[in-house]
Amino acid sequence: ELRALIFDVDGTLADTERDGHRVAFNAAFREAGLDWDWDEALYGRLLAVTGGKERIRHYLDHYNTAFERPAALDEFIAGLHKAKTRHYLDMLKDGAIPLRPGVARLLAEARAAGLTLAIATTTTPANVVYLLESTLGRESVEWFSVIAAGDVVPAKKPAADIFEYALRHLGLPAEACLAFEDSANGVRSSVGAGLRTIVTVNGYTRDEDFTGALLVLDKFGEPGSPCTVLAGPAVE
Ligand code: XBP
Ligand code: MG
Repeated sequence: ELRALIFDVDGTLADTERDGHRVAFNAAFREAGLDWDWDEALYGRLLAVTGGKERIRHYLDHYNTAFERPAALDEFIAGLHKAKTRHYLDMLKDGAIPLRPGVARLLAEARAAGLTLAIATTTTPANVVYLLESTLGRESVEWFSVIAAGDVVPAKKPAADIFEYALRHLGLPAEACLAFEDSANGVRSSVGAGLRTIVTVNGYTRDEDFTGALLVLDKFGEPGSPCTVLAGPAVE
């Protein structure tokens, strides 16, 4: 019996990456006097690594090896990331990032059906709260029994840890839940935790490998603008 739905945030609830996180990273770099600029194509490649701090480190290791690293690299990255989060939260406060089509409807229908809602994401906890508040209202944060986010687990997606953490706190077996994801890293994480997973792709993830997913859709969709099935039991 289905008891709970567990949602990824970035790319699934909202298209946060290209016009949100990416822009906030660049603002933080400029503010720190760095000439780093993550354009849309580079950012697509950097998305191979989840987590903002981890992504900055990956950029230095693979795309900016000439940069003279400060002795206290961890603190340097943490400082940049803190500034990035401030810029990102400012954007959310301004209502700059809407939910994807069908997300509000799906959440409302799930609540009406008595399903438990949860979140499993690599993003910083405040980013989740601000997104929910700015799109669904202040009280919507309480619709979610568990918000598993960011550094509460040592290994981020594609590791299964964050979904396992969410399941533990829900007190439910994986068989009683359904996960929603947008990326290959996310699907590896949710499937790794034993969860049936529905994927809604976005511009960055459309061509990724979703092996193990139950169903791949272009979006959740609304009446009048329904979703398209990209892969799943309904199509060969
Ligand atoms: C989302 C991410 C996040 C955001 C930035 O992955 O990778 O890192 O880009 O968030 P997923 P922070 O959707 O698979 O959870 O900068 O707050 O880490
Ligand atoms: Mg995602």
